[in-house]
Amino acid sequence: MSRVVIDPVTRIEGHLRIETEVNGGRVTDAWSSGTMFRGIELILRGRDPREAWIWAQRICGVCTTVHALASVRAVENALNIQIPDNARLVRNLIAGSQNVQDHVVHFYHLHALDWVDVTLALKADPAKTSQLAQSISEWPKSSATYFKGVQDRVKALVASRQLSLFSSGDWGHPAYQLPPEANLLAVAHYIEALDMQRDFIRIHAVLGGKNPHLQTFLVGGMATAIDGTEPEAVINPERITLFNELVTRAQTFVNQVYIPDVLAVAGFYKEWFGYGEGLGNFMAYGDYPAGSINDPSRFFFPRGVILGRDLSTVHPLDPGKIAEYVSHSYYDYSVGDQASLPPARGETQPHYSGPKPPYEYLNTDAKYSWLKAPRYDDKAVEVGPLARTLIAYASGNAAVKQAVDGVLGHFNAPPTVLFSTLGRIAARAVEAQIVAGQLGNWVAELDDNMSRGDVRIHDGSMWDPESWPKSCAGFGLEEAPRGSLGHWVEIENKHIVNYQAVVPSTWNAGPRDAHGQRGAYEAALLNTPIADPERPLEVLRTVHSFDPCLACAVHVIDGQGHRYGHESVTVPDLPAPACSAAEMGGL
Ligand code: NFE
Ligand code: MG
Repeated sequence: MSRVVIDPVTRIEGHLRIETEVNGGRVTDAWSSGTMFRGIELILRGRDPREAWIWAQRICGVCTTVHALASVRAVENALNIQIPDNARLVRNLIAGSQNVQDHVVHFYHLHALDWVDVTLALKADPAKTSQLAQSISEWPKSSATYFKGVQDRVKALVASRQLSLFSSGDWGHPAYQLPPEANLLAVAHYIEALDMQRDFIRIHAVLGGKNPHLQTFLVGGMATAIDGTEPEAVINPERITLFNELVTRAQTFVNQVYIPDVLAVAGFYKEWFGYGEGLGNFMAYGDYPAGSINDPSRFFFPRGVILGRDLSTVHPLDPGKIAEYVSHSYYDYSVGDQASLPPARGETQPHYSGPKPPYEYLNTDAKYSWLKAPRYDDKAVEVGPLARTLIAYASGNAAVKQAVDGVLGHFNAPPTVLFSTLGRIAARAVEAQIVAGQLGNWVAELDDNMSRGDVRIHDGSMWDPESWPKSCAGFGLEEAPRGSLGHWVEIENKHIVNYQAVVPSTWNAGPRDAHGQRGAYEAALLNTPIADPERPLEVLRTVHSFDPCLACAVHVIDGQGHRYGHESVTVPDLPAPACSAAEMGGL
């Protein structure tokens, strides 16, 4: 038996450590540890709830903007505000385009190199690569000359000995199974996807002023002027044309590059439909309202819970059943560390109790992660594209059913293969296709409202804090690219007294709970085959299939530059905010 540690896991956002026990070439146990502390929940205390989104959005720059949306939804829920239809559409467009861009970036730039050996691309025959490309897609960049050019670029990179973005790979690992031509094809698309995602996300630059960290959210709506007759307005007929162009290009890329690549790569790794299952429990809050946020029955992504891999029943979701444990997390609870607390009464009292660095292994019998362990109805659940896709599939969503059945038909496989590492990858691609397909409809709805003279984008009726109740509380739920995201806010005397965020990667990457139930990563790693314990590439395949983002678990750095991480420290009482986020300008 040996313990195999990966720390840090790279090609993710943030700081993740995975410890596994390997016996006879298989993972027999696993622990997932977030190695940094997230302090934003504490930073938000005492602040004006109308500016919470500006701070909360800084939780992360990968799932950029999603925390702004969860935050304004939480405050609107607390203050009982209904946003105008145009704000709903702009928010759907922002979040939907984030979903598509994030999924493309994940597959090509964060995950593909677990499956693609860049060095083998040098051995490919460009003519055969061209044949392969043309056999799986109509994408025009598919000539032998084109692939020869890509190969020459990689050759020059290798010759320079500065592998740059391709450095530190496990090149030559026996678990790589693609033929050289498929490797060259994937490398070409890796490079093309860099351009595609940059071009596409201009939609955020227009709707949000910039990317990442969009600037146009407002409690009550959006600050994006819409006016069909005004050339200076953010949304006008010219911009609608631009959105349609960007969306069409994204749809084409997803349909002609991303989806065929996923199918082609998966075809060489079919055994990974049998590894990486995990918990068999899935949860989605659902998202993309068609009307009021309070009517989840009309969400584009349905809400629900699947338990015990039973696709015949989608259980209704009750947000009151969400609670977080800290029995294996570096926090104290006033109610004792074996109890769980719902986020509405959540506590953030950091208390590092792990080994003093440098250390070889974590004490995984005790506390071992900065992530809490969220549970639904006391069960560990997986969130993310696979959860959403399964819940939509099991709910009978026609578009999802057609897309998923297409993938299953391609492999002549039953739906149970989706409970796997490859299932997660396929579900993410299917989701990108479906959301990209929907973006144009939201653009059309926006255009339609504008043409009818409906230009309302903000409800200011509750803007004045004097109009607020003395105390109130609310929560905002959302589907971020990596899964279900919730922010909970408690407001008293016009200020935030408690703020709790439970993010997708907390659900998936969290540690064991008081009952010893594993988190999703930990469960998914069981039985993973390991060809070489010195280079546990297979562990990375499953962990990356969740698209980890641990940045949502981030340091606090105080005014003297002290960092709060490994070494135990008490977090100081943060001073009352001296100025508002808006006054700080450059945030
Ligand atoms: Ni920081 Fe995120 C997403 C959120 S966390 S990347 O998607 O919320 O898993
Ligand atoms: Mg939290």
